Amino acid sequence: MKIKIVADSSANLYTLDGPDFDFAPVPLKVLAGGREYVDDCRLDVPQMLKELKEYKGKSSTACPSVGDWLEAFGDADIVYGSAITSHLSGCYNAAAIAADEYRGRYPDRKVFILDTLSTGPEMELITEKYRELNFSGLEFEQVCREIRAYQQRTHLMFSLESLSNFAKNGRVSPALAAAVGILGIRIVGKASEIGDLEPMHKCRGEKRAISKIWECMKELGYRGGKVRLRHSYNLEAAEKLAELIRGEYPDCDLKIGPNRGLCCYYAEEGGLLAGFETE
Ligand code: X90
Repeated sequence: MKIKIVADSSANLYTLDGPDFDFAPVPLKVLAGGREYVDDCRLDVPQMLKELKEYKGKSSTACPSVGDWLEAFGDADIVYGSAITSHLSGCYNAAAIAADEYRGRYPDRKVFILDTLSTGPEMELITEKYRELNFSGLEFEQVCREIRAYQQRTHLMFSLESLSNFAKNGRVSPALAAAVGILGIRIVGKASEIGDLEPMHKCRGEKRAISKIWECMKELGYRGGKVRLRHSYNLEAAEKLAELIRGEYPDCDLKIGPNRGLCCYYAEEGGLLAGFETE
């Protein structure tokens, strides 16, 4: 029985190890001036950001096609997957069409792709959870049920210094982007219930933004569960938040890593994303 776990590249995962399944990341793309930056393990993220900074024209992003998802499914008997919120991307839609096609072609095979209503490190947690559930020997339908239940206990918070790429691509209003564009102002918010960007606080200065994230995490019900922090060239901010979390929960399972291509493009330099479990 071949089992495959798939996740689009907004999860910032290029590998996921385990003895009894394969993992396939499905890349999104950043597009600028005829150039295409494929968000896979070969992408040189600093070089992409440098070129985007120099390039004055329009840039955008593109989600994987139905064919890209089918390729990722390969010849697996069971596919478990996660996709970035369908509120902001066509990624889940393409995955759902691919899943229908796959089931049509191979009636014995099973595919489940979750619309995570989120992205980044919350998607990372959900993708890791598939691995855990797969190891626990559950049936396909049970895994699907468990992952939906788990999704209710995971959250995503962010601190962003700029929303200009979101605004340029019509994913937030220009008025909101302008308010964040003011020097030193950071927007702290969360992925909403419907999978949209929900701004909660405007903070002056990074220190304030980090303590606000921590405060909100606790309000949302964080009590020492798993945390995944992903930053865009702002390791310092990630470490400061980690320090606050570990100050109260010294033994929590917390990992810090850099954002990859897609998340770096939207979170922009300085951006910090926190995915975490609640009770
Ligand atoms: O289909 C496409 O072209 C991709 C569009 C993706 C748009 C959103 C990317 C978000 C990246 C930024 C901060 C977190 C916001 C969370 C809102 C749910 C991460």
